[in-house]
Amino acid sequence: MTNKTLTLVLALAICEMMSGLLAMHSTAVFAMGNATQAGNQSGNQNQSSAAKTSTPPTTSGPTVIISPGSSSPSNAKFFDPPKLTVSKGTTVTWKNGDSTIHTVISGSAQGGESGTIFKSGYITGGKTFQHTFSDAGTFDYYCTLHPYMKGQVVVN
Ligand SMILES: [Cu+2]
Repeated sequence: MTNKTLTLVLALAICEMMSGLLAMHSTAVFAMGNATQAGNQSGNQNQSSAAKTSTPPTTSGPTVIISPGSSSPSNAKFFDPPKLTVSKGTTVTWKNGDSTIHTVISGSAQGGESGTIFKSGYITGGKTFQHTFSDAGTFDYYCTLHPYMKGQVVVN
């Protein structure tokens, strides 16, 4: 009876030690896992910032929609959004959401710098034009067919 009780107490003690060790072990593994994850994360960050400086991004940026009915001077909207702010290296897409032909030409009808930065051809309904902005600045543009259609891209 006494021996049995002693064995039981010993067994319980061993059990407790084992579970204690196990808990310690799993905590250590967890901490190591976190450390590895943190290491990977900072590694990825370095990689992405390096990529930013060496290669320009090839993915498309925002899209400006040429609003339906834009050939009418009384249309509520022409370029939507009329003013777009992007960061350097962004490719902007203009999509003609109208049924008539439009153009996207840098500068303004009055400014005399028409098409020096970017110049689309005739964009028919449903078609697109793209330009990648590699320099910072404020870029006005308009439609040569309907000079009252004005837009602006601000590049930071
Ligand atoms: Cu137009």
